[in-house]
Amino acid sequence: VVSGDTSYTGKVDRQRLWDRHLTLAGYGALPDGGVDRQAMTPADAEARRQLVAWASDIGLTASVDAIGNLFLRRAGRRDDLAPVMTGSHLDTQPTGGKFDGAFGVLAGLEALTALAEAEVATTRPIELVIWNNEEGCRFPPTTMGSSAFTGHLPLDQALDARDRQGIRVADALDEMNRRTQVADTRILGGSLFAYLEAHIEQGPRLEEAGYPLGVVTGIQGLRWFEVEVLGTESHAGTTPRANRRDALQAAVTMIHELAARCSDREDILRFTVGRLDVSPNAPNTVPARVRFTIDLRHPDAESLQHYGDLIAPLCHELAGHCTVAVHEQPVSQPIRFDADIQRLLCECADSCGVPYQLLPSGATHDAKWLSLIAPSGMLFTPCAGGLSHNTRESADPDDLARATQVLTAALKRLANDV
Ligand code: HGY
Ligand code: MN
Ligand code: MN
Repeated sequence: VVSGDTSYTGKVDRQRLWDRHLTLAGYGALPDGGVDRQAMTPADAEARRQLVAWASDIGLTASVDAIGNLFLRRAGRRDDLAPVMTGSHLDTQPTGGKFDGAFGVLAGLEALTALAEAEVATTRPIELVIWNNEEGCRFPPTTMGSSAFTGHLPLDQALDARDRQGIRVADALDEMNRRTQVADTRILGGSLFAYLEAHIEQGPRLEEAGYPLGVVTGIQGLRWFEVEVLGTESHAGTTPRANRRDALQAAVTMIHELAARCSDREDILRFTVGRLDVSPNAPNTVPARVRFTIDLRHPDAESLQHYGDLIAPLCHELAGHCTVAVHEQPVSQPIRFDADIQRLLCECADSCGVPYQLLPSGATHDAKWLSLIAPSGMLFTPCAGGLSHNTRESADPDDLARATQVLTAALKRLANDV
């Protein structure tokens, strides 16, 4: 059981943690209080600069790897040992909130600040990591930086990804690095002793159950597809139905049929078409090209396989006079977090006097890739109404601070485990 002395967790400063959320939310601030800080935009770079400044105040050293992951390192007594890592992401959805990603980054910074103020040294180094492009909404796939770090996404494939304006990750990353001015670079990948990530739940379970903290058991699987339907532009007024190759009608038929086939009775499967682009997108021209995305998730690997494998055949079957191509991003299988790490987090919650509930994650996180190469775990806090990927995303400052105290205790324990 954890030694009773968790006095250093008393250095976690609730107000400082809250104020830093509000400061970071200023980078990409939306008029309604939300945040649009998409990956490798100037706002993302400015938020990183602010973070590096806060980190240097407590003596952390900054470095960046080839896919833009940012590492802020606290030296250990045995600096040669593999580090304990903690972190999350700073990029947001277009209609993002103040807490998705930012909480995990600021909780890690607050934990290291508390250890510094309590003058607690650890045997192992601890690294706070800002994973680049977790959301994947500007440059697919999601969790790009962490999957490149663990070797599950080839670096050149990541650097070659393009946004809808045709900008490459490689060029957007160069621009962000120029603005962030982090001089030290480090090799991509590397060993770590363990990984912890704090995050808002992004769902309603903790709030409904009345718990201020969640210890996460695992993350459901995720498959991302892009479907491209090709037809022929033609005049809306003169082209008879029989002569049309209408890409939008074909796409609508596919989406309707896929939604029907991906509606399980238990309501566990998650099927989302979040983006649909039409070209030439003119009211009086029959659409010639439609691209739409599919985000498919399930906690069971076989079910994810089954439903995901329906998609391409069904799209081809319903293409009519059009042609269709289905592209899939790297699959992320369901994962379970290391049992010893879960136990450690539960013990630290007990020693900090914070009630908690065990629960799975419906949202995906960088921790899923880290869990494939090192013992990993996550802590959740409730968020108001379970709302996230929404500008009204909100969390309670006391919940954030208490989860950060538990994170601090867990980091100290892991960093002294040699
Ligand atoms: O999509 C997700 O689950 C994460 O919030 N980016
Ligand atoms: Mn997130
Ligand atoms: Mn997110």
